[in-house]
Amino acid sequence: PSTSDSAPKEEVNVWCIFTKAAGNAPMKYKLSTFSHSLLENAGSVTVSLHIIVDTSSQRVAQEILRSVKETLKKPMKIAFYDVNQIAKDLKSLVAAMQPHFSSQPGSYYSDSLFFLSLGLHRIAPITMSRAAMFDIDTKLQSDVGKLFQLFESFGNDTLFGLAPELSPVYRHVLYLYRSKNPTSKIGDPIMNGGYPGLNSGMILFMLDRLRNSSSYPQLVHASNVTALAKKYSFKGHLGDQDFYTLLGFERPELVSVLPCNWNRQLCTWWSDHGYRDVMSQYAHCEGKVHVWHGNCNTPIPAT
Ligand code: UPG
Repeated sequence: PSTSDSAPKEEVNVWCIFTKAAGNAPMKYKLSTFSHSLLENAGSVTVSLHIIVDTSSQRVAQEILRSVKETLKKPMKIAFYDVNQIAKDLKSLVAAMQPHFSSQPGSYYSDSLFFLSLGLHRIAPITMSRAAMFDIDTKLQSDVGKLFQLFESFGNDTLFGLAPELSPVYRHVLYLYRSKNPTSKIGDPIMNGGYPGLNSGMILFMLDRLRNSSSYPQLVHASNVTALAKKYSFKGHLGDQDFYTLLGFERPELVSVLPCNWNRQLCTWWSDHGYRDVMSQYAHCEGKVHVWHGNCNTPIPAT
């Protein structure tokens, strides 16, 4: 008898954030699309979904996920975590990041939720050693088990894996640094041998290494974050991914750059705001799209 069908499947831990969703139809549609595509395509693994919520969004999520599981007739473990408690636990981490990586207090990306991934290892159950996190404006077209295989390509020191940013946002943000350092590759597209920065719509975490790392707490300490932002004359507005971008350039051994087709971003905002001539160089991404990312509220193609 074939053992492959009967052998228990490996469980993978997938995280997302779902807040301020009550009465918000687009948010509900996004969670439904994301979770349906995640479960439908997960052939080689069982999925455990961990959702960071506020109280009213939890009720919304429970209803959506009940319907997804019923439609697909597949099991999926689900756990909820309180966003307010997590924001409290990670207060100093968030406070170290906010001055450099959000536009102004009260603005969209200034919310602590955009920084929580940087402390996931302190939130996740201690027995969880690896995890992925997705923005909910994503849609999977491949088995998430294949994504977890990318952990095997990590170096000995790798803490995170993220796919490249597919827009010229960091060419823009790093304008001053690039003009003072014309030979630097930071902010250039990959096709020109550059480092365009990273996108946090999908993140892989080596949670156990993060917990055991003696250097990571120093790297996210306010004084280091300030020094890093100063070195690159960096004033960002995209939360966690601004930090991952600088960390990945400064300490490449800590951050693995994953294939672009695991986070195929669709936002074309920069094309309409001064960068039409170079946009295609940044957006270039070959191969099957494993994950669509409808960032800046861009609709995801039907197939
Ligand atoms: N989210 C909530 N409630 C909110 C707002 C956001 O739960 O009120 C969650 C949700 O999971 C969402 C994620 O946060 O998908 C990110 O927010 P979103 O509005 O989707 O950000 P985008 O503008 O689409 O994405 C850009 C980047 C993305 C990065 C994000 C914040 O492309 O990679 O994670 O900015 O840095």
